[in-house]
Amino acid sequence: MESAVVSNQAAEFDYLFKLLMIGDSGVGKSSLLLSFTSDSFEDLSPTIGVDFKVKYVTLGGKKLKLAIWDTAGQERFRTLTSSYYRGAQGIIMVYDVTRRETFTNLCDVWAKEIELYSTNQDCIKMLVGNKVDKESDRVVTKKEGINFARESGCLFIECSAKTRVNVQQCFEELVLKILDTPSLLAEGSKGVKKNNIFKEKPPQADASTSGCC
Ligand SMILES: Nc1nc2c(ncn2[C@@H]2O[C@H](COP(=O)(O)OP(=O)(O)OP(=O)(O)O)[C@@H](O)[C@H]2O)c(=O)[nH]1
Ligand SMILES: [Mg+2]
Repeated sequence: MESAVVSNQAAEFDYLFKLLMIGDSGVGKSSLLLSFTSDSFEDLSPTIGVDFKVKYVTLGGKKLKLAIWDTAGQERFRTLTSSYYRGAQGIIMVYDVTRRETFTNLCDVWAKEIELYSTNQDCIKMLVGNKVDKESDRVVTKKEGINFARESGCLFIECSAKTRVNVQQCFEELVLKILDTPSLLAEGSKGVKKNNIFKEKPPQADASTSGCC
């Protein structure tokens, strides 16, 4: 009885948003996602291909289902991960404030991937400087992050998956901005209201095609 109520609740939402996490290997994408969805931090292995998590939140008075795709930063997975940009309403671009090349690669590699593969013109981008708990090892200043975000038309936040500082805010600000963008609330993201849980099952995390998302 109780579980039936839970699944019914889960099936009801106003909007389904697809969010994508990109950035170099080791910057902390999977750790940020774990911190956001499970309030925990552990030493994770590099992602193989693509991982996927769902979180239900209520923001701006709307019930939302967030389908968050966590891509592998390693170059050998680039062809696979490129197919996951399609239809994303939000893209989280992560760098490590203690490794400069992860910041410069956002411009040299990741912004180009977005240009090539993103299909939503109005897709909201969030630039995230992670690992601010390692302040003494910091090499990328907050100002540099702000400037890059301004030039690229992104939102910006610095956070730590380890201490969880600003992790909720990162996802919430992105989602609020999506909610504020009418073209992203079009038919494709509308929630399925009744007992449609079977249609909403996520595809296999290691699926090599993106036809389902
Ligand atoms: N100190 C600190 N370490 C972190 C933080 N976030 C992640 N890490 C560590 O950084 C390493 C890489 O984190 P992951 O989350 O696996 O990085 P990723 O971006 O998912 O890497 P790929 O899956 O290979 O693309 C792990 O050892 C984490 O424990 C943070 O905020 N602070
Ligand atoms: Mg990962």
